[in-house]
Amino acid sequence: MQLIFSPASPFVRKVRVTLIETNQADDVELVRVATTALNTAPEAAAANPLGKIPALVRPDGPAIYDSRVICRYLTARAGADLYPEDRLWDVLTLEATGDGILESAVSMVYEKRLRPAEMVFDEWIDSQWGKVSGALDVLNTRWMSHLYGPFDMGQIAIGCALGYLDFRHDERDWRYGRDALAAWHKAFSERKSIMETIPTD
Ligand SMILES: N[C@@H](CCC(=O)N[C@@H](CS)C(=O)NCC(=O)O)C(=O)O
Repeated sequence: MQLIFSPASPFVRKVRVTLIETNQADDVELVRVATTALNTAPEAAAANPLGKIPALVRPDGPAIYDSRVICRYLTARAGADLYPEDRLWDVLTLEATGDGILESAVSMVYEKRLRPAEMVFDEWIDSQWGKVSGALDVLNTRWMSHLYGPFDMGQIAIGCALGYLDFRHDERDWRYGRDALAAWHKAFSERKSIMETIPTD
């Protein structure tokens, strides 16, 4: 299999962490691309009509895409238990929360990087951060016992989301006022799969 990837992408990181955690990293060749909303890499376009990464090219079936689909596929392929039936809706909601944080956080980066400077809309950027901030508050108050529970995809998604905030939005100091979440992230960051996938440009 081939994973169309970039080492900076937090959605790709979810997949790479899943590969490592389910002992499948050696089954995948990493194909590195540079792709943006304005300039799609041909490998990304060939594997995903939306031109986004991650996309997983399989020898025995069509390419699949969207990190949620790929992570679930890899979990099933390995016979792993990252989506336990008895906590399924919580796990999926937590994963959606991590992905939602990322959608806002990535779009803030695109707004500054891809738009001409005179067109950057600061109010819109602040509104995206408002979504991130609200989600972080809820994680810090309502989700801590789940985060400290058995390892699952919800935790991977939140770990990758928080790692991306450190990578691209460090100046916003997401830890401020969120001691519980910060402490969880510190411990979670010591996992081998997380240490091996630290984002780089
Ligand atoms: N929902 C998608 C989001 C993927 C995504 O937005 N990836 C970014 C890189 S972090 C991308 O490919 N951007 C290029 C584009 O928007 O065309 C997923 O979970 O895989």
